[in-house]
Amino acid sequence: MSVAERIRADFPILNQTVNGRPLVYLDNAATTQKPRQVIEAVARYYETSNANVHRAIHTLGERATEQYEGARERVARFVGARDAREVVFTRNATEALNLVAYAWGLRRLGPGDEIVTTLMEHHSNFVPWQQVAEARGARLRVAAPEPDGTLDLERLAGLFTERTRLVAVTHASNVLGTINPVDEIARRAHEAGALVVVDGAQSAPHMPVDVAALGCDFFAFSGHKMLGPTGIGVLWGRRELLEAMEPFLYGGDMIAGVRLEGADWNEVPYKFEAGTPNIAGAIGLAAAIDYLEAVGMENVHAHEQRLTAYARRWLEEVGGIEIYGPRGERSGLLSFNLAGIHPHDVATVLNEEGVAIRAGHHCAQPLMDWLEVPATNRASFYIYNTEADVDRLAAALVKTKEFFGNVVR
Ligand code: 7TS
Repeated sequence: MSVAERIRADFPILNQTVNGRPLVYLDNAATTQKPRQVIEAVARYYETSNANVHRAIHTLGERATEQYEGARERVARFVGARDAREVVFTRNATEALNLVAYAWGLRRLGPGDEIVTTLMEHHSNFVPWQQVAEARGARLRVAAPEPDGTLDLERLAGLFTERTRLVAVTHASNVLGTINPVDEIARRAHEAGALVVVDGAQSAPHMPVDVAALGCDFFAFSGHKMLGPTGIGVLWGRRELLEAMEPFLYGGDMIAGVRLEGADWNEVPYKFEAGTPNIAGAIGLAAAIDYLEAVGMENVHAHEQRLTAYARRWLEEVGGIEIYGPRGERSGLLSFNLAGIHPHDVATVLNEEGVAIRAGHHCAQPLMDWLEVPATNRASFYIYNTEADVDRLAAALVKTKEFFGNVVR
């Protein structure tokens, strides 16, 4: 068995037919499938250890707390955090970014302050800043990509002024596949006196990430895009920043003491984890990280690079397909349009062929406007995809072209 075959065998969901054809799942940037190891870790937790965390003086409570906190340590090692207390569990990347927007942005920004971001952000790393800027009378400045879909560091840094307080940038674009030089951006932003929040939703699942090497201040990602369960995400933040921040949500578990006149907050990260957390989700995420690290994040990245290059060659061969984003190193996805055929029609025909891709604006409407398209198709790859999957994609695209070529439009 090849490595890919061995990996595929761990994913029960892939072993099915859709519309009579073996399923080819190429919507991994939206969410990935889960290996048996993750499904079993979640089931095992519920079967053997379920209890609430941080409170019970009984065996199950201790077990649940130990496993939940163990998951936090696992995540901390995965992203190179120096301290597990810098890892805040959230629902997803969106909530992690909103946490920074509410707990830092709303309180620390004032009239005339500036936030710099880019046109290639997912709405999750754009709308919160737009809203915070509006609420605080701050200004959002937005850097456009270069024509090839890369970000020019000088153009971005050209937006920095003495009023720049925050730079919010994605590590990897969910549409263009661009991998941004976050370390350089962080260095320049810090020189300008700004903090840096990185949207790692499309990088942490696909390549080695070390927050210390990146030099950023906050880093957000989602478990479900990296083999983990839905409903669990992570905000990594510099400890001194997290400590200085006010809470985001109020309630149980996040307080140290409550009096009639007021309350004081628990220490980090608990200050930011109000209410019963997604314990099973965190444990499932730790199992997902174990799985990914057994494969090796360098290997994950290299595999996706190979598949993406292979897919690009195929799509170019099919012809009549516009591919967006840079040619060089990029993340494992390709966004494209077939001349004259709406992406929703393409995705519908592909689904008939058992091939799952995403069609739409990918929650990146400012970028769609920049590309001057309403939507794109997107095929996104992960560790269980093979060249045979890409062959099926290409064959289905040929069929799509034939089908619509025969339809009078
Ligand atoms: N940031 C980026 C770059 C993303 O691609 C996504 C999700 C998010 C943030 C939000 O992640 P969530 O887990 O909080 O929802 N991107 C996509 C996508 O490309 N297709 O579906 C979801």
